[in-house]
Amino acid sequence: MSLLQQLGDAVISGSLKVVDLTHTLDPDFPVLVLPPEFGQCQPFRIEEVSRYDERGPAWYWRNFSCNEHTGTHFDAPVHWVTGKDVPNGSVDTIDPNGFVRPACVLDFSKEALADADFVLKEEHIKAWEKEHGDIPAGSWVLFRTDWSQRGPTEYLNLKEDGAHSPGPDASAIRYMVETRDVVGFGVETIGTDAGQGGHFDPPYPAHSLLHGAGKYGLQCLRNLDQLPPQGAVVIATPLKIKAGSGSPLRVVALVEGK
Ligand code: 23J
Ligand code: MN
Repeated sequence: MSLLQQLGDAVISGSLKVVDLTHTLDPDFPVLVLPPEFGQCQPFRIEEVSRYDERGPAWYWRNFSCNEHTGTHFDAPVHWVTGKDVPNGSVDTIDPNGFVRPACVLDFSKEALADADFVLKEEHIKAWEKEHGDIPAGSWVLFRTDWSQRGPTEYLNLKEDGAHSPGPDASAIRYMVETRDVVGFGVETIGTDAGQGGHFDPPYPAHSLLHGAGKYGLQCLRNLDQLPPQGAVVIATPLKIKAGSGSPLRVVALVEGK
């Protein structure tokens, strides 16, 4: 049997599980809040056009609008100034080969529970690799914090001095990019950077270093607790928005049954 026949049969029989890593697009889902001097992200908005009524007797449909970075979403290299000249760096021009990739899931949920400002460093990734094997080139690194299980207030965790949520420092991102050549970095939190990442050096190290190197981001993921440390395959295909900096998307992972 060919590889793809085996794949198709395994999905149909359920021996390969499909895990949904996506939050529902909902006007109440929190969006990133930036300092007030900056432009702000619009939430998901929805407007009914007709619902089997005088506006359309046999059909139901709606208009929706949102920021490119609303809900579970993909960050393209052009999202950041460091990636503005990356070839094929917007969602409509990215090589679709990158949309299907293996994933390493780094579980730091205990650390994130103990410290909302937990900073993922190079040494943490190296320790994870000692236990679970090296991160293969071309794979996603997914940062499990269980942040997706929080309600909206605790999710943003806004204090007087801004948001408090876990994220990587420059050493972690440099290690992923330069030593491991990952395809990108995915998180459960609202940004690939920590809530306080604007105060890191460089500011927003995940956005700055990942996108400058042509790498991608995934934000607001969920169900990372259903994935093995290595062995899942992630399918993440952003909308083909012309010159798009990112897009909401459905992210799924293929996982082998026990
Ligand atoms: C714009 C400015 C800062 C950040 C972000 C967007 C995101 O997190 C995002 O959604 O890409 S930190
Ligand atoms: Mn984003």
